[in-house]
Amino acid sequence: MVVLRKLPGMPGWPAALGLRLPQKFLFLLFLSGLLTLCFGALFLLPDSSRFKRLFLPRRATASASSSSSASSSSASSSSTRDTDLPRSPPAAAEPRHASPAAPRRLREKLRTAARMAGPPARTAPGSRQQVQGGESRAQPASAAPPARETRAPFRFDYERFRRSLRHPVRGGRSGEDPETRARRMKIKEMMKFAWDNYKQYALGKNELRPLTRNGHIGNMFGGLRGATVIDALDTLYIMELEEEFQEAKQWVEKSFDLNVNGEASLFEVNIRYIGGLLATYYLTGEEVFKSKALELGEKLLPAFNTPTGIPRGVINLGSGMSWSWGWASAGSSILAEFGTLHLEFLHLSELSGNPVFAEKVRNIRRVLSRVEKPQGLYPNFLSPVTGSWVQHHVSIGGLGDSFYEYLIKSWLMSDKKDSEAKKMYDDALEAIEKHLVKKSAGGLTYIAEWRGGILDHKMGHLACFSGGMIALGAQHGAGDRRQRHMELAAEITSTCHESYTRSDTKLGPEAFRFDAGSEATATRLSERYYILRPEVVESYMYLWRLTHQPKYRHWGWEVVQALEKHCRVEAGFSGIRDVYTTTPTHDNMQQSFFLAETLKYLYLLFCEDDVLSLEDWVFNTEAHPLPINHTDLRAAGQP
Ligand code: DMJ
Repeated sequence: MVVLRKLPGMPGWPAALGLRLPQKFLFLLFLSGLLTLCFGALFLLPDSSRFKRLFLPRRATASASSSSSASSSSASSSSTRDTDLPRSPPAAAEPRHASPAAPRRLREKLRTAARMAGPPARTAPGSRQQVQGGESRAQPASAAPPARETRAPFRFDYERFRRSLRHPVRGGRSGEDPETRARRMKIKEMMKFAWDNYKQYALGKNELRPLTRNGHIGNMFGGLRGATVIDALDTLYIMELEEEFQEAKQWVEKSFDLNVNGEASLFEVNIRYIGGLLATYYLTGEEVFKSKALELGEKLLPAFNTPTGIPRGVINLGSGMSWSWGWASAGSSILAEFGTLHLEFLHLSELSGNPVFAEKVRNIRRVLSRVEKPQGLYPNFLSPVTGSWVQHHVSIGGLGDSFYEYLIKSWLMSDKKDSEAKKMYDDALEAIEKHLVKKSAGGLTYIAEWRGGILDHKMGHLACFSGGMIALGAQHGAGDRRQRHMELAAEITSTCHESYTRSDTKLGPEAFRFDAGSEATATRLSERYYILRPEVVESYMYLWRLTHQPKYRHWGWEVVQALEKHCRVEAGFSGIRDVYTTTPTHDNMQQSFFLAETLKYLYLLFCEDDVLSLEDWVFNTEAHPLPINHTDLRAAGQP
């Protein structure tokens, strides 16, 4: 406007230019057109919010700019539902709608996302598959909120969560027969014995070596220590071993160091450490477990900086450098590893209010739901670079197992809202039933492995978890499907029981076969060992809770007796090298999952159903209980 004002003593500037009347009109017309254009541009071009702020009332501007973060935190405070977890602000989708201003803003967003995700993955030496600097360009899952510091401080409402549970976590103490109680107490004694010896000889190391009475560190946890402490916490709590729980908690408070620099398995750190810490936080409300879980969760994020967002299997927790396992074909990532993050990562977002964790696993789901499945099956090796399968080996045991488990449990944990997970599970199980489920000559049902269309008639001990999983999923199937799946679950569990009863120790081998005349027995020397694994008793526990057939408790008690006879040594429990001899040699290792899973599932088998009720909890693949999100209760405002 200033340009048209006639200044005192000065001619107007059209006149000053010596223009005549018609020319003046034309000139004014041109000027007003130009102004309209400029104004329009201020409002319509992207990145014009700062100009809008000059022209719009203050309140309207503020609410417009904060709406995305506000909605994300309110959603996160009310629900763990997959569909309700905090989402990234819309800006995260920006690369798809690039505007003229996009390159600079995109660079800023990527910088922010990189800050949220931790240090970038870098080149690693040797045979390892390395992450190239430019790869993260196409990373669709770096959906970190651009300005975490501008969001209101987030606080998870623990009391509200506890009120939403349908059962007391350690049960309601209803009547029971003395034999069941005595058996449960025996298992509690075994847990105390395992813990006491670990504490005495190996506290702060990852596992106990019970024969040599010292600690084992290993190379799975990237410099982290205390795997047995973290894995044991929730079992100690559930068994009401109060003093021992306090010892474990004190170690976490005083000695659990996350500033480590070593090569860790993303999967193992997630299922044991993050799972164990999350579960113990939910059970006790003690902040230390939550903060350690969140801090550790952040350290895992750089593993996702790949072109597809499918994480690599190994990460250096100090530098953030990540790579694929040397043994995994062509730098691939493993289905059971990247497919076993969903439960824990949703809870990391729920507890932190930070959507980045949920976005990472949602992206994995997206990649998997899009990729073509041979005969509907999911092979075990996927390239994190191209997002396609690298090899056609399918297994419900090692390398594949817990991917299937996390599909059905994601659906259950979402209070049955995550229908995409349920459909993926149903479709996968249908393909497994069609192509892999077989009956042996002796009438035993088993799940074979598949190598590019050729069946390998072998079941690993790891695959024995599937009896429990299929039974759990069957509860929610319609009519004949429910019955068919319950029968399948019972038959598989019975086959796994056979693999135990057909051995001299009454413990099962690492793998058993159904060929060359063998029926549920190991045929290779290298497959005859038992390392205190939980999968068979895990299935007994689910089948007991879902059918109440006494045989499952009976079978569980057989395992307790065999463990006592063959695995208990003077200073703890040890795995054995050959289940087919009654004088087995010990492997000198008390695995941390023995305390997290084997003893917990055995204990629960002899508990009332309301102890860690299946209505309130899902167990992660390391048997750490994570709560089901009861949105119905919360919405109704019930206690
Ligand atoms: C555990 O760490 C977990 O159950 C995992 O899913 C597979 N194997 C071990 C125990 O056998």
